[in-house]
Amino acid sequence: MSLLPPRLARKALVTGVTGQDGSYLAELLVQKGYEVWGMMRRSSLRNTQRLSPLEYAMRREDTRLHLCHGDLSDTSSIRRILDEVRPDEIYNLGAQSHVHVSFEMPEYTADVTGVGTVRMLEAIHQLQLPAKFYQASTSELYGKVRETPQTETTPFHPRSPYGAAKAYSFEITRVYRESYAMFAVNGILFNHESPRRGETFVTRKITRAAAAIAAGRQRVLKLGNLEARRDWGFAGDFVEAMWLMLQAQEPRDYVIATGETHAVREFCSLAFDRAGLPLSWQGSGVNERGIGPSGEVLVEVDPQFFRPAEVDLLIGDATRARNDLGWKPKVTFEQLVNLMVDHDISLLEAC
Ligand code: NAP
Ligand code: F7E
Repeated sequence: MSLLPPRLARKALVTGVTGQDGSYLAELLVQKGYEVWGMMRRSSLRNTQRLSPLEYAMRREDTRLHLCHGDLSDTSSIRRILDEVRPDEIYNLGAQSHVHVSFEMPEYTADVTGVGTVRMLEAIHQLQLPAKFYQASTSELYGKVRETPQTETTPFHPRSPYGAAKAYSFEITRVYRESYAMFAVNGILFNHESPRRGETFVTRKITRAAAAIAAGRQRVLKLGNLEARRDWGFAGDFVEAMWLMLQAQEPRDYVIATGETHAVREFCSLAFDRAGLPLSWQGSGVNERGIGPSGEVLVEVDPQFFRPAEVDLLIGDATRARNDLGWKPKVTFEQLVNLMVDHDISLLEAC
């Protein structure tokens, strides 16, 4: 019989646990045997829908997910949670994450998405926690891109209040790493999507509309810039990279991307194809239209969805992550579109 005490589960704290990435990451960490603490902000209605698969599993097994109320704009709640939980790993995913909304709420975005990060870091520092820290950085840092593809050494040129707030978070994470020898890293993640993606991001807006139009429940989809190109991957693949970054020997920043870029129009064509509505495109600029198989207009351009400044082209080079962490994406672009459309069709069929 061993006289050693039983090995305690490692503890992880996830901010933004109710979001797309937070829910996938919580599932991954629970599978890996972590005790997961999720920080969520208070809302008048329950907002843990994305965690329901995990909560359901929890009812039958050991509870490994704990939810606690806190807010990135509130230092006292951050400090209290960190002090009580004393996590080994911290994943700072909480943010006002919508680029278009950040033009409407620039100050709030700066507070939560920017200053929220230093609130976390300073509390960790003051409490002298030996925790590893992951910061959810973004390809939006590259904005008006200075080189293609973008790597860890490509200069930043953010194009939105969101991008500017994330630039502050990126730099303050590096500053705490260098000043206090903290294991603090930035994952520079390119766009990643899933059936759990928020409904106002362009991919999910498209897949929901394709499903609804095919079911006769919506007439037309109105979009903004069809020319914008993004490097879209699957969120489930990307959260694995977050975890791998905190298991590395050295704290380093990493680009996480698929290395492919596609226009919004292309995403739309594939999604409507999958829903049984192949599109042909006519016109250009604000007059461009996606025409369905019976000649009806199914997609229109609406300038209300244009942004004051656009990020035209993103494509990432994740060579460092592949070499150091052994990370590569598993789900292809076409598989991603298909799984999102299929999910939205099945949601409609269920109600
Ligand atoms: P998301 O679905 O919008 O989730 C954001 C999370 O932050 C939600 O849980 C949200 O809570 C929470 N949150 C918002 N304001 C908060 C506050 N004041 N205090 C505490 N929590 C707050 O975003 P995501 O797609 O999962 O992205 C996760 C992180 O990665 C974000 O930081 C995002 O900026 C960043 N990122 C995302 C991508 C991407 O393509 N998805 C790429 C690069 C970086 P509610 O559920 O209550 O709204
Ligand atoms: O826009 C264009 C839009 O809102 C993608 C966030 O997770 O990824 C996300 O930011 C592109 C843009 O994502 C519509 O102009 C056209 O060029 O889906 P999105 P995003 O702005 O790239 C990064 C990496 C993050 O870090 C962010 O947190 O699509 N677009 N028409 C549209 N976009 C939206 N939302 N709605 C439209 O109707």
